[in-house]
Amino acid sequence: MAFIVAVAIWLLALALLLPAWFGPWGFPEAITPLARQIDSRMTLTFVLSGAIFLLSQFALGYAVLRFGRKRKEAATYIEGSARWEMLWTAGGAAIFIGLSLASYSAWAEARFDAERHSAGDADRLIVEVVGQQFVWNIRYTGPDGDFGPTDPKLIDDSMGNALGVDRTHPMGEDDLIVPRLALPVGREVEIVLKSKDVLHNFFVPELRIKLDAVPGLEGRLRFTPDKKGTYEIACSELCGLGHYRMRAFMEVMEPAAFETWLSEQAQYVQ
Ligand SMILES: [Cu+2]
Repeated sequence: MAFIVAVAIWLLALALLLPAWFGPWGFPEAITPLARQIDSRMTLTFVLSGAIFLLSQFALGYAVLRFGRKRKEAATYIEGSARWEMLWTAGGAAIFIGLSLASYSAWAEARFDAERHSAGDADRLIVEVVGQQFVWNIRYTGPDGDFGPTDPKLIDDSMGNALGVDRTHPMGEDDLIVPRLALPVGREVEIVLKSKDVLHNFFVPELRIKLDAVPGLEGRLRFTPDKKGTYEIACSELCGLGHYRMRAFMEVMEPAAFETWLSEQAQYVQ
């Protein structure tokens, strides 16, 4: 009987790992070095926890085989071993803390580092992404490289000024507000994430980035897309009745095509 139970435990443990190995539930393609870094930490975590899971299940089966008793025998009381308990608690803690430390840089690179070095990098493309019920507004600086000042009194959706940009200001007259996030491939991007009304969430699975857009706060995200393509930006914070249709697209294109696209948009707006 003990033998059957032990083998059943072992087979079940192996069977539980099969879908993780062969299943179709992988992540979508990673399109930044940061995303690939996050994926490798994820794989490391899965492999480590999978190995520990297998080891502990095999130990359980072994214990059933080795210490299984016949029905008629009296039960015995076992004290346990303080040494072993200390050992595996410390081991678990070490793995847990180690994985957090190893993943910290990948996590912080997209968030804190963007805030720390937000000024002074001339080559970085800074784009403002502003959520509102139920669209994403994307603002480019225009040729002058500076965002113009905004004022809530100037907000006029029918005139294409959803963000209230001061069009009379020299820095604001060339600002471009569009519903699509176009980016050149291979160039570092900094997203300044804002919200006009309620909580929204900027989520692009291919970037492995997800950040709340909080009214009154500025979120900063930094990444360098290196694969061309069109990716969905789905709002991931339930933000009202039209939440389900709040989506935009991020298109990563050749730098030349990006410049052409920008000037086309500017002409269209004018
Ligand atoms: Cu939303």
